[in-house]
Amino acid sequence: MIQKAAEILESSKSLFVLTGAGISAESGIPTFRGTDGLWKNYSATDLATPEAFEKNPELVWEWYHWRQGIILKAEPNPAHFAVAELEKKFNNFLLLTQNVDNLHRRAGSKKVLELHGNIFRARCLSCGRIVHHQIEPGKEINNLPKCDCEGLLRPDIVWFGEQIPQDIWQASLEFLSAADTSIICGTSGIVWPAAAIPEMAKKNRAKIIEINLEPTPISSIVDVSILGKAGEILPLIIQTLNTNI
Ligand code: BV8
Ligand code: ZN
Repeated sequence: MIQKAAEILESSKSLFVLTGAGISAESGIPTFRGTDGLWKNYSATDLATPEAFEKNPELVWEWYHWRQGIILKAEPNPAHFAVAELEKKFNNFLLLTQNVDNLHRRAGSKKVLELHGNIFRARCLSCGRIVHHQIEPGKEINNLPKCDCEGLLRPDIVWFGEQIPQDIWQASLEFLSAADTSIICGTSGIVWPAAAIPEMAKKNRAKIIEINLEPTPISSIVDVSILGKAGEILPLIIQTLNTNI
């Protein structure tokens, strides 16, 4: 399987990579739907929705600050570095991540689009300003984060029921329409519209390589489905690529 994936990559000219929470799992970031899922103590509707923020901004900020704490202690793992490595190997390359943890950038990825926003950015509900917002580890945050204009800040993250950033979505679809290979890594393929990407890639007759711990709803349509940890599989694919060349 690794060899087949490497052969596909060897003959491809433009590579589109889609990642989900699974690529950050080995960095210690809980996934959304795994056994240690982020949603374990809360359901998605409790927290990652505009209604939840409207009803209880303190709880929603507490949850995001808790997650920031986990992410700040985390390091990119070999899977993130392997994706950054792949970017260097392909002139035509695009990484679309559903993750908000910024770990791809910290691993050196440059051509990365964040479909669901970034946990270290906040947006002012009054003036719309986008600011960097990060907790100081260990420091209690008692009051709600405010903008310089005194407006309430919210996480600059796409919540359920919210429109995804159209510029990022359009750019992704445009690249995808010309990509001859896609790697789908660490996503359960449940959340839309990201979940539509593998089908679209298939329609464009791209070769699809999936890396996941377990089969997903898209495993039946991909060319290569590799079951295993992204932090082990992706570096192996790179290694095989390097020896084959
Ligand atoms: C929209 C930010 C409309 C929040 C997130 C019914 C049918 C179809 C669609 C819907 C529906 N009901 C509602 C919808 C729409 C909804 C949706 O898709 N809901 C789902 C639950 C059915 N989608 C939306 O609301 C989207 N917006 O549709 O707007 C609209 C249109 C016009 C105008 C207005 C509105 C917005 C969706 C964005 C939600 N925000 N994130 C935050 O992070 O706090 S989604 C959230 O889930 C994360 O971004 C996460 O990345 C994403 C997807 O989950 P995964 O990344 O796949 O993570 P998961 O835990 O599920 O899976 C991990 C995988 O990794 C597993 O497969 C596991 O096996 C694997 N894995 C684990 N470890 C490893 C591994 N693989 C490899 N190696 C490992 N070591
Ligand atoms: Zn403001």
